[in-house]
Amino acid sequence: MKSIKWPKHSFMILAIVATWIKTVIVYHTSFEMKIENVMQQFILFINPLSFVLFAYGISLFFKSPKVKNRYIITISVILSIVLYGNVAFYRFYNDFITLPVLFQTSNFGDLGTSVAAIVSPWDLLYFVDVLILILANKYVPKMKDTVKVNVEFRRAYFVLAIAVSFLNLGLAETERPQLLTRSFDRELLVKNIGTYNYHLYDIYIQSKSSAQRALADGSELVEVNNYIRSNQAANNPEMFGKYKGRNLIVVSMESLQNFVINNQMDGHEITPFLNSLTKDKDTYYFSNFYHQTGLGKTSDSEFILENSLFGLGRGAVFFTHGGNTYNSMAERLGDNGYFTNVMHPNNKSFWNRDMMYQSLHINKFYDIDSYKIGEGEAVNWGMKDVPFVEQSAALMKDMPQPFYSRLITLTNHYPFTLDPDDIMIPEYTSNSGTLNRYFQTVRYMDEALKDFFQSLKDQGVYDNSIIVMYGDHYGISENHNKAMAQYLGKDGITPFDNALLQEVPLFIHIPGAGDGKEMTEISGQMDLRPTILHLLGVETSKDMQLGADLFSPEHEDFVIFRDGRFVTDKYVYAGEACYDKATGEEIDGEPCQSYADRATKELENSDAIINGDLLRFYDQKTGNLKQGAAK
Ligand code: GP9
Ligand code: MN
Repeated sequence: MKSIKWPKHSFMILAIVATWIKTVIVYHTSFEMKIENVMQQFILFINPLSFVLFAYGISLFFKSPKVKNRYIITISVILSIVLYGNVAFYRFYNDFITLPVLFQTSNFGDLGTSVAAIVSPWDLLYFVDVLILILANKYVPKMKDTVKVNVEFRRAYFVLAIAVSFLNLGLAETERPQLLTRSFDRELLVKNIGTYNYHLYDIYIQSKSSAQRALADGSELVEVNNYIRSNQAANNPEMFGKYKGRNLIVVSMESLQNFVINNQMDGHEITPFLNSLTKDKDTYYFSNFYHQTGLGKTSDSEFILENSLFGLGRGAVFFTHGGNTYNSMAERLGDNGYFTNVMHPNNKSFWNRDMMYQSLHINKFYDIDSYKIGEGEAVNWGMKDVPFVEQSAALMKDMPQPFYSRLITLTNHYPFTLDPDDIMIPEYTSNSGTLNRYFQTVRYMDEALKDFFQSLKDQGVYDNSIIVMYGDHYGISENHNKAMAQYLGKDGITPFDNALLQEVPLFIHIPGAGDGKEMTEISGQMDLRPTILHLLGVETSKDMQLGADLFSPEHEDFVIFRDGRFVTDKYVYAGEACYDKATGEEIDGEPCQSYADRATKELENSDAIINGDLLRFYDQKTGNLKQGAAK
């Protein structure tokens, strides 16, 4: 028989194709990834290739064919184990592996007993490419390379590998802007950059944070503690503990900015229900309240609310520091007998919530699997707000009381689309489709919130609860300044205007309060934790928190943004310039300087706590450093 003349590097090419195709098949057969369009399908198809090209390409540096082939087989074994590890993990947790879970042994408690149920003999198929390589290596000796690799070939090969990576990243960036800087979701990462690259990225993020953590010994806390204690605001004795024992319901209102409140669009009221709350006797409406989030968006707002600490300047702290020790509001309430939970009908791994909520001591996460999404009940990013709030209120009826439930709405999310039946006001007319539709989705969310209050009453949980609702972050970015200026009747949006546009509404609705009013102090999301805990009678004077009680007479009119901008009652600091708040005129920087220094200090303190995982050294009950921490 005439033997086949195999092209150069056949063995390596076989390995590349086998691993690539196997990975794509496994994506489709073993994970439930939602693929919405042809582009996503294509990205999924090419995404294993860049890593596989690099991993096998290293074999081109080996001189001995024997070593080279052995290396190729080893890589295929390792990649198969990684892929299969994810498949088995996914069967149990519906999630991809991230390094910290491998070290969180408690996760594997349940796993141990169910290994038999998770694995099956058919799983050997996941290693079929390894088998092919071993057989080829043994029985098709001609396929093996004996040629020396020339340098040009190697160079061309790696240029190709780099080109494939760029193509992949470029397409992923168009599908999901800021994927790597914001690191939203493990599923999105795998979908866009592939499972192997995802693990590299995960290793990078986790090792960076563990290095910083390893360097801290607790001594850093002394300075942070001094700063916090010297800025602490005294409690308001009239409000402290006034609503002790009530349920706490917190609603994160997606992308809701304050400029729509008590405002109109072409003669249409945008938020009739929320507007009514601004005049309601049981509601405190904070009209100078700002979001303080960074790239972590919704997750940053959750982080700030729970911890009264800033998110990070880069990435999402939910992702990068999901395994830290925190002293969350949920934990405090849990210690005070509350059943704590979050309700959000989305994939549980989005923003790494499933991991982070364990660190925040949240008892239960009602994720997408807790909801029944009927025909026509999903739009845009997922379940519509109206059925979501109705089902959530029904779930609350059966919860042990008191409970702390935190709801995260979703319909008013970019790109702000609705089904025709849900549209209640016309679009705005400007050069920004985003802003034009925004008014409509805000109007829809307002209706959902009205329904929510009614559902709470119907379920009998309204009277014994306090309801806190806040906008999580801006919805209309600076890319829409022209349209925004048109809507606001301005010539343009200056950095001063943009800073003030970061206002989001805050409502604290307390059935029976009777003395509700508009509250005008300059404040931010950092203030939520102390305010809420104090209303419920939980003392926080020893807590490591940066915000202050909004009802405290000592609450200062000063809010710091994550990027260093700030607003006080007199000044606004934005675009590295100081503005007079009353006139919007740029002024000499001097009056802003001491605030700017404090803003820097506060952001540094917050970062120090997170990067050093300092709260592991802190005993919140006594306010002392824990034994073993450096003095
Ligand atoms: C996702 C939702 C939206 O679950 O919270 O996140 P965002 O993009 O607004 O940060
Ligand atoms: Mn959001």
